[in-house]
Amino acid sequence: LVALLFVGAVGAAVPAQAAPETPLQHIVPAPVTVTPRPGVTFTLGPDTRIHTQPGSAGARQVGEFLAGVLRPSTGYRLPVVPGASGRHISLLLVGADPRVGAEGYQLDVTKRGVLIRARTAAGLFAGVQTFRQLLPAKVEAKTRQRGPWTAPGGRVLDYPRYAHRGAMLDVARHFFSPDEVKRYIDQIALYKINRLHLHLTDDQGWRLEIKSWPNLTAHGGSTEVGGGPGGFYTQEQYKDLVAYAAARHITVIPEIDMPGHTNAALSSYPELNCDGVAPPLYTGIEVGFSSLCIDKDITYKFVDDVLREVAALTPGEYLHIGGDEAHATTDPDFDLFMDKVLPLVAKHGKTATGWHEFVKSGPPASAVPQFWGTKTVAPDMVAAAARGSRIVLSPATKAYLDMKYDADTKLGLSWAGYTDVQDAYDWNPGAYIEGLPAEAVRGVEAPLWSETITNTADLEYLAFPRLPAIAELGWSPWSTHDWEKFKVRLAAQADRWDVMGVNYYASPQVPW
Ligand code: TNX
Repeated sequence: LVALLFVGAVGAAVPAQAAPETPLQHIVPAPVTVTPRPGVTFTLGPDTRIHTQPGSAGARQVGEFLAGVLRPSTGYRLPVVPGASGRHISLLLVGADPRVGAEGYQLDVTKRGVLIRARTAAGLFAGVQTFRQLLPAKVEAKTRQRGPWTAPGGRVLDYPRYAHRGAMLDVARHFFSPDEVKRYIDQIALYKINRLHLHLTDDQGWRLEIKSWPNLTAHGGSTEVGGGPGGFYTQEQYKDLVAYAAARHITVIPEIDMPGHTNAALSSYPELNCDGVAPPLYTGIEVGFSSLCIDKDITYKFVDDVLREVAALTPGEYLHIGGDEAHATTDPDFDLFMDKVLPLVAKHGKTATGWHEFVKSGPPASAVPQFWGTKTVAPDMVAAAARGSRIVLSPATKAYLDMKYDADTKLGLSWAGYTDVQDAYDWNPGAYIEGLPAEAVRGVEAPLWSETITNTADLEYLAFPRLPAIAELGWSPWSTHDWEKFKVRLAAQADRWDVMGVNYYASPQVPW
């Protein structure tokens, strides 16, 4: 009783006898294994250096990234120098446990130093994200803060469950500036997301400059849902976004949505319409009313030109060609269209990915269907897997960040139902679609459609805390899956979000 009173008096949340939890137990996504070194801590000091693998530009870039996070808040110089040292922080491409694979890492925090080892720069980058989470939340601040900058001692051995851990942002319904997209890239990188799917075109806007068809952006990019000014990325701005993402080990997957969701293009070029008449720009939120003209040769000249330019700007392997909700295109026309367009993707050296409807046209096994259905029975996906396709899962009832949390949520839609954090978290991608073999799942992706969101604050309100939940499904082994534990780890992230200024939704399901 005395102990209880005492705890109560100081307001501590920790029961008297239990060892206090350390940030080592609060990593999101949960690592494969975490082994604490009880009583050991490492403290960053003004003389700490960041050593990186000699001769590796990739390791050096990760070292600079880490320094970029730590310098403003600590005020330390943190020079990034080639080499290795038992003291200081070392990022090395030798000596990692082979289980880390291509994207994993091993992190050792001892009294003397921090050692991150991996087989690739991507693995080092993932290890750096974990290390950030071991430091006090205010390390994320952009201005100088008071230390000490102490991390708990321990070893983390970690690698991802899935190769594809994606986030999608719809910049078509409402335009998001390059700086707004970069801010989101920074946020998703912290949770080991490695794909950013940009939904660049839709009925309401065309957001990427195409030099051979300039009116796509001049006219087609000039508005957005609700009639605002819209906007678009110049090719230079897009390349800069791709490079910014790449520096965070995130591959951009650009989407040109076809043959539906094309009103902005149809409005920009009358010749793309079957009747030769350009429709007006569209600022509402209906779907399924537009289609490229399947019978016209110019349609394929247009698609070829667009895909050529997008492919040339995009180092990643995938081009997303949409294919969803083509309600204004007949099934035979849809097949005809995909039969002509899929080879164009290959011709420009890329692999196709598309919304799951595109499997009805029988794309090659290399093509990646992105499942967005609301049911767990999906024979088309099982059949595609039998033909050799591997599927990205974005079930709308779980992974759609634009669904409202509950009936009171001001932003978002609700056609797939309400999705609070536990709904987003509590499903197993490896056993979600009935009859789909676990190996047929390439990964998960959290789409954020932007009909109802216009700025960063809105975006963050829908993405946080559900994005980290989907990120964990993509990274962490199923053996770590436990809502009761996850919600505690999630709650511990909130300090960090407060420092970063993330406008998250404080779901009542989470013990913040
Ligand atoms: C369905 S999901 C769409 C989008 C909408 C979204 C809103 C999919 C492939 N298509 O056009 O923005 O619902 O939740």
